[in-house]
Amino acid sequence: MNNYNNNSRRKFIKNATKTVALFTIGSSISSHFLAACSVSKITTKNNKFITGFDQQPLPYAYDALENIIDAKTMEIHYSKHAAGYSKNLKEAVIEEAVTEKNLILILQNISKYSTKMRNNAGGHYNHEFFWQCMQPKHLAIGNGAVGNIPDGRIAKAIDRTFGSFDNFKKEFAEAGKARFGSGWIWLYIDVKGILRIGSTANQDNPLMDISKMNGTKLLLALDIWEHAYYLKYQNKRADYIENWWQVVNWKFVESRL
Ligand code: MN3
Repeated sequence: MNNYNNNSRRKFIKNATKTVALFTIGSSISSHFLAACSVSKITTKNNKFITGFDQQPLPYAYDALENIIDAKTMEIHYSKHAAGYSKNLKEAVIEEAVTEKNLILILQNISKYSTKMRNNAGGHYNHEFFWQCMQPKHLAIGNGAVGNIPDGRIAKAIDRTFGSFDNFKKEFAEAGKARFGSGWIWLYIDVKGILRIGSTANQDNPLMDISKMNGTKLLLALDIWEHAYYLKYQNKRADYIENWWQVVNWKFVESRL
């Protein structure tokens, strides 16, 4: 009985500590995407505690994006590929003398760190962000009748910058076609506050100090590594990009503005 109570108490204290930690992090970097900076703490080489890098639960079921992205692809992508980045990032953080307080700051100073840190800090952050950029098709804006088309402030910002939503999609797809090998396509805001489309190789992103993109905030991400689409689309990356618009979560994208 006592043992049971002690265990429950320990669990309660552990969870309560996590909640406090999340709240503290949330208030200090509220303008940034929080989900990627999760709650467990890691002691780094220079004996510093920094916030952990666990995967957050996927915001929908593996089969929620079916017909666009199949369940098997989602399962392998989330539970194997993305989980690996999280695990290796935690290792790198323990191995290296990390001086930053959170993952965003590590990305912004990534040139100071190893290739292992670069690949896995990017890999973890990019995937946590990517999952949020999507939602099941039935939640599409316009009920699917006219396609999943952005509205409100994000629609205005896209029209203002790219002329029209169609032009924007075309430019985004071209960035994907031009990317040789593995990488990402981004919609992001640069240091001048301008909306930009860009592509990065491997697990790099526009926030990294090694990137010439001078990104300050990510709005939308598309993973164009083959592991993200190959089971369903094989060599047809362009089809994957074209279909993907149907599951973009425009409300999330707008919330980033
Ligand atoms: Mn991936």
